[in-house]
Amino acid sequence: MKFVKVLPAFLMFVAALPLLAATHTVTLDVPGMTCPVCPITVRKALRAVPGVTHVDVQYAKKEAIVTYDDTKTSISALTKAAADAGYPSKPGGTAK
Ligand SMILES: [Cu+2]
Repeated sequence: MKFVKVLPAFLMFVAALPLLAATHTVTLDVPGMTCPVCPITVRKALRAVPGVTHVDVQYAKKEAIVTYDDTKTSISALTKAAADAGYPSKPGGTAK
């Protein structure tokens, strides 16, 4: 039976996927966003970080949800970029 031969290889492939995936998402609490223009600055600063693939800033929640490649950048680089733009932040929120 072909299926029996293929199955173990398939299961190994599925098991390896999380190891291959270098993309992570972090939610940063950005308490300093006090007006609707702030998210634009925060988004711009975070998007400028090499390795960042997506930024979603939620002004109402004072959060920045950042998707990044962890082989190219890190959470500390993200918080530094936000702080350099005038918005100190820290990992928090609900997304992991
Ligand atoms: Cu503002």
